[in-house]
Amino acid sequence: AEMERTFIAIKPDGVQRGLISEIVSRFERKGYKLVAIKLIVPSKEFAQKHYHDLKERPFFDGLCDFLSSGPVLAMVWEGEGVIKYGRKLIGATDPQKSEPGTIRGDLAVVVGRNIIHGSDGPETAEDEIALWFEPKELVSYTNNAEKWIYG
Ligand code: YYY
Ligand code: MG
Repeated sequence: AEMERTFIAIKPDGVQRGLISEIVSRFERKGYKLVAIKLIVPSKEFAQKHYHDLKERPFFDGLCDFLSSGPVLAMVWEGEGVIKYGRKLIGATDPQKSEPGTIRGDLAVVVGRNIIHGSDGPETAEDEIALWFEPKELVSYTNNAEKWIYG
């Protein structure tokens, strides 16, 4: 299997709304493998690093205030096609446009409180994993269900 890894984070709104288990279970049930997980309150400076690509956008400051406003559940998930399909599970950025059945479509209403982040490509996935986690926090283990998921 061509394994890849993506960075997924439940933002402070998702954590405060009690949606951790709901969201984690969607990735888990799909068949992806959890490689790292931790609950942290990022500083505003850290949030600015995470969202550096968006620093020219008008919502940047509010977005960084929001991300640093409470606990974030940071995770790394692994699997075949997990970067692209993870984005599919998450749904469109604006929950008004996310399809029903997606995380944002089912669980969020407005773009400024869309409860979850997911890396948008291989380079950002690599950068975001390196920003949020130290190498030793990425746990190496065998998932015994793998042969039933991948054949
Ligand atoms: O990757 P994704 O989270 O789906 O969207 P981005 O375009 O990377 O924007 C990051 C973040 O910024 C988005 O999840 C909500 C917020 N945002 C906003 O508040 N208003 C916008 N018009 C666009 C994005
Ligand atoms: Mg993005």
